[in-house]
Amino acid sequence: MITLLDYGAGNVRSVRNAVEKLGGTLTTVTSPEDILSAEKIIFPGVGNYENMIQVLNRKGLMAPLREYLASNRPFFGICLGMQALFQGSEEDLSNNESIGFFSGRVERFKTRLSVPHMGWNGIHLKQDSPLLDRIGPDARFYFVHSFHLVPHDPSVVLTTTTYDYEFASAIQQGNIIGTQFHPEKSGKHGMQILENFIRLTDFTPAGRVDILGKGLAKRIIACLDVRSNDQGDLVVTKGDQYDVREKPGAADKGNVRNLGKPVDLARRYYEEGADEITFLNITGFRDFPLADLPMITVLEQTSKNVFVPLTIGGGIKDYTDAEGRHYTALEVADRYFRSGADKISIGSDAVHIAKAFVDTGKKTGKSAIEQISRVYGAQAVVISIDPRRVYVAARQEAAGHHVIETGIPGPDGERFCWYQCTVQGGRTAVDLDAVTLAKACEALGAGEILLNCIDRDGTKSGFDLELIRAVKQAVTIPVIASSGAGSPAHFSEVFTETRADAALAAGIFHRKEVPIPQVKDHLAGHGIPVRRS
Ligand code: 1PR
Repeated sequence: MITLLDYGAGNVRSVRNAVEKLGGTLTTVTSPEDILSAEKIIFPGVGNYENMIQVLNRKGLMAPLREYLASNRPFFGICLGMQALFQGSEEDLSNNESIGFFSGRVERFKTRLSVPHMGWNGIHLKQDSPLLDRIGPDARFYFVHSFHLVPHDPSVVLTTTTYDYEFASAIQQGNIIGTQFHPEKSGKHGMQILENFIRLTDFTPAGRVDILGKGLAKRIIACLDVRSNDQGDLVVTKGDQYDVREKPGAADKGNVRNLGKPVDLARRYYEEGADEITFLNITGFRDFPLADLPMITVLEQTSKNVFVPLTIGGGIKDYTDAEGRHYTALEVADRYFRSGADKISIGSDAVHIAKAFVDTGKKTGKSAIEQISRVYGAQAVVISIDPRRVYVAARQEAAGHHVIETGIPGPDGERFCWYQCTVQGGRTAVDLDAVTLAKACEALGAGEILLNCIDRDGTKSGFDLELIRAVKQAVTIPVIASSGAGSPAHFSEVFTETRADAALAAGIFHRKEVPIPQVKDHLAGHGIPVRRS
């Protein structure tokens, strides 16, 4: 029997699903006594450190947790659930007292690489542990964090990971264990670790396994644009430059293109080795997403069998329904996290928020980006940008916008362009460029950019490298290159020609023109690190 410590933030559904899939039984902590009577605890933490400590204090869970840990009964802290065991974190601006079972603190990454450290990275073993039974040197695990442990006592470090420099990525002392990575999101190797934790009651080392892990992999993401078709069925669709209706000449011209069912396709991509899966509810801007229960069901069903990170976008904004009840974007996001999402993606609303911020220079603290980031952490907030090229003959014609000199001249030979942001799935253009938007959203607390490009979407002509370079240079958070993938060579091109952290594709995967393993084989052949599932 596993006792799950759910303090009310982040995606605990994935841990629950993973444990149940492995045959474990779960009970959830509802009172301090549940901790004291537990036999084995998993504490999954996602979100913001300060918020977590405040909730633990408010619920009276600190003292029972300290007592439980002192008894050396098995405990597995995941991400924040591990960080909480130490004395405090730089993320906690109020400097609350933490559990303090281990001595040491949590500090922000000091690196010129992208922060959050996000993606699949290897581990280097520092001490023996049966927790890592059957884990080989090729295993990579999913990390998503801006802060890492600095333990005072090196003997508690179970593994380290290299991200610019080496940091403690797992700790163990007796039966008290913690990982910075998310086993519940780390495919079959993560499931193996959870299985080891469920199976064993004593984590005293038996024999040495040597693991000297690989570095951070470039992520390959499968994207599912989802909407209802004209018959009212929820389908995965795919547009050409955002037009998702069948063209004249097609047998079913005018209909929404139907490329499959969201839950089935997501499972297929997980099994083929996708590193993440993104669902975009592409008509979410029209309706209130919480009325759009099929999307919640899609997440709930998908997260039962898919153990890699899931992102959901579409319609995440403040909303007042027909009865006058007001919902904040935070409430909408909360519902998605509870249904199995690890990250939410904001499109149209991010443009409005960033425009207001750029125009006034003031943070309100109330925007969807700020609110969701404050509670769930920056790593859970993705900004999906839908830009389109606007050509100009000279830089000054687009004063106030980030203009680039392009190697792909415009229809009248223009040598300059800027990338105009759009809202409502490309329908409405806004007087804001993609580079300025990305910088503003980072300043407001976003943790990742999903960089689409309407000109390239569905064209199979390759990613817009100039756009990706311009945005990547302007921000320190990870950037996902999206739109235009047509062949494996486009993926190696985007990773060698730009500093993109991940590449996303839709059409070629849905139509089975280029399977994910073929993309990964090609990248590995070009010396680009990829995760093998
Ligand atoms: O504005 O917060 O409600 O979010 C709506 C979301 O839906 C946004 O993220 C927006 O990008 C997306 N969206 C809206 N309309 C469309 C459409 O296609 N008509 N899809 C749409 C955007 C673009 C990518 C696509 C890549 C790769 N889809 O997600 O998957 O371009 O495609 P490819 O590999 O086939 O070239 P909000």
